[in-house]
Amino acid sequence: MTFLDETIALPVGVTLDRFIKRNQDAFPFATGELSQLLRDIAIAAKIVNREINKAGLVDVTGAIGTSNVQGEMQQKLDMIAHIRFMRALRNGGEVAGIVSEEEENIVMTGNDDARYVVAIDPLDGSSNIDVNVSIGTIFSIYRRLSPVGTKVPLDDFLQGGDAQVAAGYVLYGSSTVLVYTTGHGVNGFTYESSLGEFFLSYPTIKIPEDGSIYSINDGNALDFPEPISDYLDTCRTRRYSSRYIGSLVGDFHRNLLKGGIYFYPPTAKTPNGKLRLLYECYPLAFIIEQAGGLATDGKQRLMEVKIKNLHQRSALCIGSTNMVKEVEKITLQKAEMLAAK
Ligand code: AHM
Ligand code: MG
Repeated sequence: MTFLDETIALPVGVTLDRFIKRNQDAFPFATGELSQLLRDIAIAAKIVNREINKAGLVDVTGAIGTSNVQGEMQQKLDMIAHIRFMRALRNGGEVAGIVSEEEENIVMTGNDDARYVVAIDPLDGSSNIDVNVSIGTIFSIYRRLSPVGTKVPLDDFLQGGDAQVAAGYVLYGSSTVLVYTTGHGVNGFTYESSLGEFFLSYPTIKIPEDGSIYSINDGNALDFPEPISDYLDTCRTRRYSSRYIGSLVGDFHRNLLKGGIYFYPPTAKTPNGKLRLLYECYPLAFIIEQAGGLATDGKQRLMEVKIKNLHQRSALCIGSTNMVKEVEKITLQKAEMLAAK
């Protein structure tokens, strides 16, 4: 029986810890370091979940008055989540360096002997923090290229989407869900707060090949590239549902389970796209491909988009295979028509 068969056969009720251990046992040369790192992320997620649940009761909502490297106002919970993840990853000992949306430079953990680096958006969907709408954490893990025992250089983070060894997200929603991949399918775990455990609840997630949900910020419609406007017209003609909450993890998770497509194209305000390649687009692209879907930046496979700097932005089109392919087809047709003129 392969590990995948075993996973499918597992009854719901398997804890994340146990699942990670089984996964590790399936690889005879695994050292357990990646497993420990995933556990550390889960611990931080539980703590962040607790902090988020207190929002409104204690003073953790609202802005702090500072802005991050992208010039966006930092929310208190953004910073709390950032600190919690940094602490868990530093104390866990498996990570040599971290890139966070909330810090301009690489955070050195002091664990120069560690073999992994992590890129993270500790709390995504900032505009929804104060209003009790779902928010999330997105993470991406790479094996370092630089020699163990040295400080991690920038290049360890600029390996490109295909070099990811694991990626995942936590959705703090109607329940808290952790979804991740190590390149062998995608699995989701729901947090049972009274037991303090994540339990396997979505084994071997596959995104439906087709969907009838499209997610985009329609307020930017005047800036949409023509192929996207045309595709959206098709969606409307087909009476598809428009669903957009403005929390990438929430919008992504819904479309992953139900089938759908999410776009953040270039706009006048954000000509290179709004979302960050390293800790938003790459990890979700890895997950969607592992779940049988597709991700592009409107021009090429997202995982192959070249990364030159830590906080680089990208356009994103991600979701059910047939929907993304249809957008690609329209884009190609438009380009050919333009070239023929
Ligand atoms: P953030 O990292 O500052 O929270 O921004 C990312 C968020 C995504 O969660 C979401 O999909 C997008 O920005 C929403 O942007 P907009 O409000 O422009 O539609
Ligand atoms: Mg973000």
